[in-house]
Amino acid sequence: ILVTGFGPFPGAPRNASSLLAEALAAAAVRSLPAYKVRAAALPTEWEAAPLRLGELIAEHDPVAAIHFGISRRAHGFVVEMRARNLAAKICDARGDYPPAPCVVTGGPEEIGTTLPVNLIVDRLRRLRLPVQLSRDAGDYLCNAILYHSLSDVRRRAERPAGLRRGFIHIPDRLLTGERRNGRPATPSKLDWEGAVAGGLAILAACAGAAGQIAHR
Ligand code: PCA
Repeated sequence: ILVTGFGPFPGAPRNASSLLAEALAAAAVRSLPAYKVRAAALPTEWEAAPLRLGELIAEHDPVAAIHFGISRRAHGFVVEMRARNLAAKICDARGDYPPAPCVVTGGPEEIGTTLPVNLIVDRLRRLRLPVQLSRDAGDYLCNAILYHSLSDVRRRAERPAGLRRGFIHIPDRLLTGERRNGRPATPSKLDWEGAVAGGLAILAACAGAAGQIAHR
């Protein structure tokens, strides 16, 4: 199982998503012993992020890839239902703009996630963690990575249904004490402990590992 987060980007000097990916991989050693969980931080860069994702997929050939990113609008886990072929003219961490206004020239307008969405929502609600579904992953790097990851699944005709791929946004203020533009941010409904517990439940749901999460 591949778990990715993103590195910093303009306006977000620390990105909780890559820390969460690392924490999940570490916790999964005990909680999901039947799976190898690999964490990686993707550069928040239009050109380098999809290249790095391609390398990771080629190296690990994961049964599931769960991508995390932060969002200002998220109050809890936001499970993205689809990626759209849109790339906004917004600067990346290198100061570059996307080469085109779309993610893949000539690609489909949208591609649906292959995550077991209902199962994920169910597991998170049982843990009393905030979760929401979204049909709008934005038009920045998170949407672009989801689009690339799902395009890769579509290209592999052999086992597309079995390959779980999707994107989950988490609150940008997950790291405690975080302030935004000097002002304290609205508190998130999700704390770090909840994010790790929920993240593990998401991984387990994707792995089809019902009941394999060791409850603490
Ligand atoms: N959030 C941004 C990109 C990286 C991240 O963590 C987004 O929502 O597109």
